[in-house]
Amino acid sequence: MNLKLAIQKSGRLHEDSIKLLNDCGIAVKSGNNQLRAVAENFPLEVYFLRDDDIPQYVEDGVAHIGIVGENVLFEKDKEAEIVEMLGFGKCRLSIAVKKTDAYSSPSFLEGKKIATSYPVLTQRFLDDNHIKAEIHEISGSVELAPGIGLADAVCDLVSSGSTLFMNGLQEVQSILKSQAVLVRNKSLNDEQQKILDQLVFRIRAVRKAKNNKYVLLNAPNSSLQQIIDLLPGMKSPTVLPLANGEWSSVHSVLPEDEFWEKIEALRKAGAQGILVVPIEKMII
Ligand code: PRT
Ligand code: ZN
Repeated sequence: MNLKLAIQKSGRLHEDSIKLLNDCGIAVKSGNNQLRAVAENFPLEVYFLRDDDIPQYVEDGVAHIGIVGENVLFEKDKEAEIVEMLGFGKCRLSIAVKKTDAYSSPSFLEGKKIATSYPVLTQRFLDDNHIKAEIHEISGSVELAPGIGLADAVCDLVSSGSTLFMNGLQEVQSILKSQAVLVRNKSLNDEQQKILDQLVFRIRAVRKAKNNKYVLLNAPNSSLQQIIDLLPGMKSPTVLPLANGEWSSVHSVLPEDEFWEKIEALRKAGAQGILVVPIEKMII
């Protein structure tokens, strides 16, 4: 029995989805315009679909699980449960208006025309703010709409902001923060659940490893305690004596977000020969 996973066929989430599987030790060959692939060494069958279709496939149980952006998941409003945040495909769904417009609150949008590919989420934002505006649904190149007189504002995905900027628009209000998520059908049987648990276990180990670095350094014994206090480690740092009796080698794991700050403090405390190594998997 195979667990069926739906991922994007091509586009912004495709490569990261395949890479995540590969990092989990699951070999999936994509390409040749194929519709499905069977993993070689894990009970998984992968379906390649348009991202917009993934929530429906998962709701129907045609795919047991899927990888999709939260923006699409919430827009489609299907019965698919989030199992895990995946940390890639990050973007936000935002309202943007012409650079020359002065927007100070959602009331700016009252009676205006908004172009978007996300009519459901846009309408929800308007309703929450008691605004009546006309939504003009278009499927692509939403950012062009104000320039050609099709709309007064847009509600579109933004990551760097350069698309809006190049089209004379300014982002004025973010209505949803989004990233890729793993979703599941609501009623998996025991066997399917067991495979999903194994997959999630691997995904967590891979993601945890990505967020941490392995650090090796040499510490003078005179400041060893001070250096150990700076390092959290998974339990506590490993300390090994060096051939030169006045120094020790210290090994530990550092979270990525504390990294530079900690390295500075370690150097100040007398640490030398600091080596920083990526971690492949991390199981706690
Ligand atoms: O063919 P299919 O329907 O599967 O793909 P698609 O064309 O609908 O989607 P695709 O591949 O463009 O995006 C897939 C998913 O990637 C989205 O649903 C989001 O979850 C996520 N994502 C992350 C983004 C972006 N970042 C993003 N920047 N999706 C689209 N964009 C577009 C945006 O629409 C705008 O046109 O990029 C442009 C803005 O980018 P910046 O960097 O200029 O701000
Ligand atoms: Zn799409």
